[in-house]
Amino acid sequence: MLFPNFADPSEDEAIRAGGGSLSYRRLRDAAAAFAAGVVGQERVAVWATPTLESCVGVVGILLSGSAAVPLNPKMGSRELEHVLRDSAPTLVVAPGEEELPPPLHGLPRVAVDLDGAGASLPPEPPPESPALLFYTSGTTGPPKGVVLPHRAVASNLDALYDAWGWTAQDVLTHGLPLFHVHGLVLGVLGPLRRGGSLRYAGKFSPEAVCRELEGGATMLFGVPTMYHALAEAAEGSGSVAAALRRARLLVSGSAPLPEREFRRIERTTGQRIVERYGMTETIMICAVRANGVRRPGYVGPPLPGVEVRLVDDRGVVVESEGDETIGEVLVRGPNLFLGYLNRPDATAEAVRDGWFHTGDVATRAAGGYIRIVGRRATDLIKTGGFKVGAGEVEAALLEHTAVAEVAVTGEPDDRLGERIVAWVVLRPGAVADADELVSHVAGLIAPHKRPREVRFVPALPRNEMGKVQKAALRRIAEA
Ligand code: MLC
Ligand code: AMP
Repeated sequence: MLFPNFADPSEDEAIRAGGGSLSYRRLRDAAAAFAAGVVGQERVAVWATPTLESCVGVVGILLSGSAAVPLNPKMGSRELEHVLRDSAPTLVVAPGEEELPPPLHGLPRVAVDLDGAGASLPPEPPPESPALLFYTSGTTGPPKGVVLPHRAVASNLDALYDAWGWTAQDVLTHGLPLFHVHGLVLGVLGPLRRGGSLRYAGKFSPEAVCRELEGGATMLFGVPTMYHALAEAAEGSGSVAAALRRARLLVSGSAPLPEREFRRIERTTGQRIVERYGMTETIMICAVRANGVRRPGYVGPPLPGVEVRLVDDRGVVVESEGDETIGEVLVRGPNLFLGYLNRPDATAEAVRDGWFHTGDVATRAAGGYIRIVGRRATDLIKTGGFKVGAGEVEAALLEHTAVAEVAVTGEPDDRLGERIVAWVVLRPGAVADADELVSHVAGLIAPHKRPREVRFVPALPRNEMGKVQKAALRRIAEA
């Protein structure tokens, strides 16, 4: 059962968000009532606003045995059309007052009633049935749909409870979006499966999460960009530092946590951040244990039940714990996805002999501690914890009439980890400024995929085959 304590729900608080709150009994009642209305649908889209209603909608869809497709409410028109075409949902869950963009107008819509009641729980869906469909970027082409079954969600959360001593007494807070694994699976389903509680801050700010920590939250989840903001805030404010000091566990993931931020948080609060490493296709792979050694740069050993292999360029398995030999991270276990929706080719390329190939490269140190050192694909950019494919940004820019040629790269950024940079050659005689191109991308795909910098160049460096040499662009940027 994904939510064991729905069988006999208590009056204890389950979720608090946006001024509202639900006990386990009310959550069970509202989610079961909602589930009754969606039973029998294969996939249901969720307009994933950062609200209590979105959380209840997803829980209801999971109870019903349908699969939830969380949509970024800021997603641009081109990306939204692709996701809807690919996932073919038969319903969309959205707040009644929300105006939805045209690609969603043809879909029947339903709203969540937080006071819903009177329905019994549907039969538990089989473990292998699809629970969630998240869209994730590749190096080229539009994002792929990652199908996660109930089995992966349940087993991975249980492994995290074990790793972090996460109990029903824990109160989690975060301000992560609800359309990715981090915010939704770990951040919402995590506390609910355990029987603990969530104080969802909605849109992230240091003040919002610190308010919850002051009010008794015991754990904080965030991406490194959020810890960067928290470190700045803690250095300027004794009350922010004091709020962070109270937490039982500060957890970072979705991108590498720079040692600098680890040290700044430690200096101001005495807390050593716990890092964990995961991916949409695998949920969580490694985590530093609550009672384990916390070293900046290390994401800890594999979670219980999850197998990790490092394989070098020649295909040889790296056995050493010397922290020197680099290999690609391969993963096997109950945490793996079922495949990419409508993309058997991509699934077959990523999962070979039962091992999922992450594309991340790492070393292994004593105690099985994994240190992620980079990525095989240079065309994937992690910015603010969001994965963005250079190809999708390039395709969006090429749709602008003024753009003749374009190349997109990621450059190191103190706040975002990497920032998206667009190198643009304009058509002869065409005029367009950087702001216009940035807004064009934000509206077509999503604001977090917009370039943070546009460099207009007369030509792009190409090899004899005509392929853009991104390494040369990186050298120009470094110079
Ligand atoms: C700015 N905005 C624009 C815009 N410029 N909108 C339209 N057009 C433009 N040209 C808007 C943005 O939409 C946003 O609105 C606001 O302005 C500020 O945007 P921003 O500057 O992009 O925000 P930023 O400070 O960069 O955000 C930082 C952040 C964010 C940390 C809050 O990056 C974030 O939420 N990251 C979390 C990513 C995450 O959850 N990853 C998990 C992936 S799962 P508004 O209203 O939104 O503020 C995974 C697996 C694993 O990786 O291991 O976990
Ligand atoms: P996504 O595809 O959005 O799920 O992002 C998954 C990717 O995020 C992984 O393949 C890693 O490259 C990166 N990632 C997640 N957690 C960490 C971490 N703790 N350290 C380094 N990289 C991470």
